[in-house]
Amino acid sequence: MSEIQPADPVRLIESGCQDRIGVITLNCPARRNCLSSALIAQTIQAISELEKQGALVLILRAHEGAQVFSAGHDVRELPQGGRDPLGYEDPLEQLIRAVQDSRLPVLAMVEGTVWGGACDLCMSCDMVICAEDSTFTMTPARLGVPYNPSGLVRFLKNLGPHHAKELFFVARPFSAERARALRMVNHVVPREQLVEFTLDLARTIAANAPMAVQVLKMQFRALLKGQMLSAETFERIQEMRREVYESRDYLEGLAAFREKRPAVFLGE
Ligand code: YXS
Repeated sequence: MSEIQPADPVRLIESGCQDRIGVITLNCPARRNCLSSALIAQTIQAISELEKQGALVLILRAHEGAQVFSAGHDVRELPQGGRDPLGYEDPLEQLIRAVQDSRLPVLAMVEGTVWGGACDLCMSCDMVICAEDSTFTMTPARLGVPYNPSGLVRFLKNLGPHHAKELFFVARPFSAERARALRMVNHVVPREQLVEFTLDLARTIAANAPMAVQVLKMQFRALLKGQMLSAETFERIQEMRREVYESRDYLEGLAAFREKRPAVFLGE
């Protein structure tokens, strides 16, 4: 089980609570807010602390003026073959569950570009508000990574099969407007209005009946989990994914990223 590393002494996020609105800010610009296990550990801890402080709504954002909201999973932490790169205990999966299982509505406030697992993180939030110049890119096909079933279900439920397939197959940025048309985001606003627009939404939610809001979120969570996979289907999916993450192409995708060169995939 890939344990989440103890919170790194270097602060990779900021968090605070005002008027019962908790704000968690991804703040590791040097690595484009990539979702390292250390940053994830601090974010999960911040969610728990803000709940204890009595926050009624959470906002997840990047540092002010970010050109990159998050570059996605920390590629340096992806296993070098032989282990599922996106298994149930992967730190990113643990963060996504922490967001989904929090009783507080979590609003993703997005400025800048969003990549790979960070798109999935935004999809796992309860609402997404983004700046007009934001883009969303799903990268597994570009890196040779076999995405996981629970992630695919999130995209299927949000976008529907055709658009989810296009997002994953072409692995190119989707504009904010395209993302809104595909129901990936709730609102697209000018960057200079993003903070006030999001805070206004958060204040409105925080002014409603907390128990009713929180039980609504838990009901949505339970109902969205609804579809059952047969054990056989699940096992077949896992076998197909194992072939991918044990392939030469998977290692080539990681090497190409590290060496900052285009990957050369051979289909093996
Ligand atoms: O080379 P140094 O040490 O300066 O570090 C560079 C990058 O290596 C680092 N960095 C990352 N490190 C680990 N994991 C990442 N995902 C990652 N992204 C960036 O940050 C330093 C600055 O990056 P640089 O010079 O490229 O910045 P830039 O402003 O020129 O370009 C920003 C990006 C985001 C366009 C560029 O960094 C980029 O394309 N990053 C990778 C985006 C990506 O492919 N993300 C998917 C990660 S894999 C994932 O999420 C899932 C497993 S999956 O693919 O299945 O969805």
